[in-house]
Amino acid sequence: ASRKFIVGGNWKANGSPDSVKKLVKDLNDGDITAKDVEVVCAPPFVFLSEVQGSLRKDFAVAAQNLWDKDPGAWTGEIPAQMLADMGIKWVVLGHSERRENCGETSQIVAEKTKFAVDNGFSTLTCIGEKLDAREGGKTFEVLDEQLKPLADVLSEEDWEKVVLAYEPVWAIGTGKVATPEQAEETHAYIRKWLTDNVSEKVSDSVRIQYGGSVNDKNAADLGQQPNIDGFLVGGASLKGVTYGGAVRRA
Ligand code: G2H
Repeated sequence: ASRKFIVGGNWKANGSPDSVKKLVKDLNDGDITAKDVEVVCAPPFVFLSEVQGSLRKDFAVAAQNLWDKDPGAWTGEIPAQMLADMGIKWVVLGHSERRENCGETSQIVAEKTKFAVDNGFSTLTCIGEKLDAREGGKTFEVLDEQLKPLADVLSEEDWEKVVLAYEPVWAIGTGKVATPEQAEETHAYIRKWLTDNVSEKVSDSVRIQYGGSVNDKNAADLGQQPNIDGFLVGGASLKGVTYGGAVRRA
């Protein structure tokens, strides 16, 4: 299958009005073309409007979460509809930091993914095991548990709007990147799971990003693996064009 390489920049809860302006300028001036690579930037909510208005138009903008209810009496939440109305077309869902710190279970992540797709969004839906699971040989069990609720709620058509981001939690922000072999083995497992539990078509077409300490030095080797279809980049995405260096399949 020909799957277009897709790189997300997850800015997490970082940035100031000045640093965001500078980052957008660096990205706009960078030598990346979105012809070969789809680029999606995910700034914090408070900067969404500004980034949406100033970022080059061949790059997409994502929210880092959404509220899967209609607008109304939900103090402090950001409903999908509100984001859709301002032209946001992408959302990152189920990042491990939200699973860990905000109580997002695999069931909640699946429901949010379904709600997002039903409201016209494409999603970067994150999955991945923690260190104890990796060391205890339970990686695939964890992934099964995270994927099952998604397979239960998404139709074949829905899957066209979903990108999976495989992020081993032990590699996030730690500088301890998975080896290309480790990542490829896990991505191949996820694809096989989709064949067995969803369909051949979905398995063939769904893009699976790798995330966890990706940078301009390790990106080329990871990006050459047959089942790695992109990256979700955190720390390095804040360095502007460095992130550009991370996007090309060598
Ligand atoms: C993983 C990744 C981006 P980092 O969370 O989602 O962050 O590249 O800093 O490990």
